Amino acid sequence: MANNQNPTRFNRAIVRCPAHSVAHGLRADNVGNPDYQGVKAEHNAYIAALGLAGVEVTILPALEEYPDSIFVEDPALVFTKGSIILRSSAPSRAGEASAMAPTLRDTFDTVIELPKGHVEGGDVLYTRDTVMIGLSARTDRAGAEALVQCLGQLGKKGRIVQTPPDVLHFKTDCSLLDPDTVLTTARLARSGVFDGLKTIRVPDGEEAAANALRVNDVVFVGADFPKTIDLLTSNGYRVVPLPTTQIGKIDAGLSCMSLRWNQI
Ligand code: CIR
Repeated sequence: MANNQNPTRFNRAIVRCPAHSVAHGLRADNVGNPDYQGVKAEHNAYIAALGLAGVEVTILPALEEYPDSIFVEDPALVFTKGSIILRSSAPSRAGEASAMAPTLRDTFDTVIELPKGHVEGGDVLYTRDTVMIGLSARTDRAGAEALVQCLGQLGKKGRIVQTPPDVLHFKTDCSLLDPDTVLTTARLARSGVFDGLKTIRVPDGEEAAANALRVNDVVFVGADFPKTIDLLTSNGYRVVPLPTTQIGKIDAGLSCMSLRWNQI
């Protein structure tokens, strides 16, 4: 497989420093505010791990007016051939796309704006053949259908699927481990969306571990999920455990903190 066709190969990434306002990030259940210093430490560990995995990281400054702006995966999609600026349906996140746009226009020759509807990048999983778009409380059908058209302009095939009920994003419950294998919760696997792909199910009680992140030769996994770490290690993956306790309080995981692509 050519390097640019493997959706786990990355040499560039964009991240954004957490703002102090991250303590007030959106969450479904309140288990207490994340601590800014703790989030900053988790973010620093993440940037270091991306670098060790062979990725050149562009670090954008914090945006105090957007508490969730550390989660740069949500306002845009990036590919080798270009970028797509998305639109959040969460009012407190609506401005993040405009804040990201200048960086994308400086970086990519082709930048497409989602023409209608709402999509967040957390609902979008790249696989070998298709780009899966999960309908959710944040991603509506108008946005998903518009995104399929945008993906076509970049030579990509989009496929609209369903995020499980009461799950924030499609990728809250899954991640790509290699071009043919998905790490998934049992509830998402049961829906049949991954028929035709290999699946590895996260152990019961570690559902939040499903938002792992394959980067080149390693898989980042939340350090709070020892059973998943053991499972992936025994399946031959090189696991890098990373701290996610603080960002987990506001429903985030490892994919959320970067936009990643392979620049050729
Ligand atoms: C939110 O609710 O939007 C943030 N607190 C968490 C976003 C996580 N992003 C992601 O899964 N891609």
